[in-house]
Amino acid sequence: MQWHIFCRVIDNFGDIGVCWRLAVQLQKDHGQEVSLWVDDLAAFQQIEPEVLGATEVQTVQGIRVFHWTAQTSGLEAGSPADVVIEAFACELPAPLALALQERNPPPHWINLEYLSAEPWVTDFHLGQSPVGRLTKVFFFPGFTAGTGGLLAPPAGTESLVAEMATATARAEFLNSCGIHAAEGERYISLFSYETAALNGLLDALVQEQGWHLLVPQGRAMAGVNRWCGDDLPAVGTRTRGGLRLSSLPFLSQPEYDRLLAMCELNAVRGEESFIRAQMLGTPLLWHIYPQEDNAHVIKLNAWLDLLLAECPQPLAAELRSAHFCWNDMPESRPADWSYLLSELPQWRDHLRKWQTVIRRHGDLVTNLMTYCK
Ligand code: TRH
Repeated sequence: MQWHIFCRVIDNFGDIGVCWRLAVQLQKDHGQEVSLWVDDLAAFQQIEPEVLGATEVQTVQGIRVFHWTAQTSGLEAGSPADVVIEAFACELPAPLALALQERNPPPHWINLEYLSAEPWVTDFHLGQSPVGRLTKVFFFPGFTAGTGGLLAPPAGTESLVAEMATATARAEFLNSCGIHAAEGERYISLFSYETAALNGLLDALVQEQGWHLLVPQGRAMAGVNRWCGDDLPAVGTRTRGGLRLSSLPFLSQPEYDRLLAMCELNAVRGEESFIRAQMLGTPLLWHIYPQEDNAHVIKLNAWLDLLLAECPQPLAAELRSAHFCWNDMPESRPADWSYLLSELPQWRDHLRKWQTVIRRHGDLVTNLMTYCK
């Protein structure tokens, strides 16, 4: 089948992060013909360095990529495809919306929605809305039966955690990022928005021996610098007490997956990195994308309810409270980071079980393919 995917970057990297993974998996793992329209090539270039900026049309890893501007008709790749996906309710270009109505046979018109663990998702997944002679379908990713599932790891990377478990693999990876590994050290990655709770985590890490915090370029860096009392170089390492702290360049998506796979704990955010850590079965701290009306608090709790349902106490209670603290929720109490670090083996066991739970209902791309077939 032919697939046309439309992506508007609202902010950061999650919108394009999801769309690019979807495009690559459709093309590489399912042999589909895929074109992708993106309005912000600069953001795209950060997660996929093969992308050229300011280029109307280019082919990246077998996928035709169009720069979506005010002049774009959406018909640059020819007539509408068998499946047209508008990601996250981005509005399709008007000429394309018209052409969709004329197409025979009618295309699948899919709105790929944002992720939420809230129970209502199952009622709305595959909901339909008539538009002219067509029906727009709302496809919701999710964690449970009755949702569209989650983006799985790309084919060939299923054993990434095992691959990255050796000291040599880790040292080689860090070396490729310009960072030297020290013998026997343990790794934590940090990709979050600004959070006042960072100081508490760093204060706990500095009391221990052998932790190395890895921070890709981004919004978390300012907080790390403040705590260090000086600026980390663009790429380089600082030592404070028993803790090493390194800033890494912003990585391509496959490299970022490797980073997640080698870390014992991953601080992730938004929607896409959040799923990656869970799909790899690693302990994670989620910094949820803050929303003005505090809708994110409900979303965070919904996910914690699912994640922690089978998690033993007192770990479950501490994980919930650490997430409230990490997300700077009013009246949250300071997280007990030392306890959580000491419980990493149990935390990891739980995430490995959770990894099986969330894969039970098929992955998002396969579910999408099945639906459209
Ligand atoms: O970047 P995010 O905060 O993205 C989003 C967007 O803001 C979006 O509008 C919002 O709706 C959504 O969050 C909830 O976080 P996210 O979703 O984790 O996306 C980050 C992407 O960047 C993900 O695909 C991983 C990738 N990445 C790299 O490729 N290299 C890197 O070095 C890092 C740190 C991330």
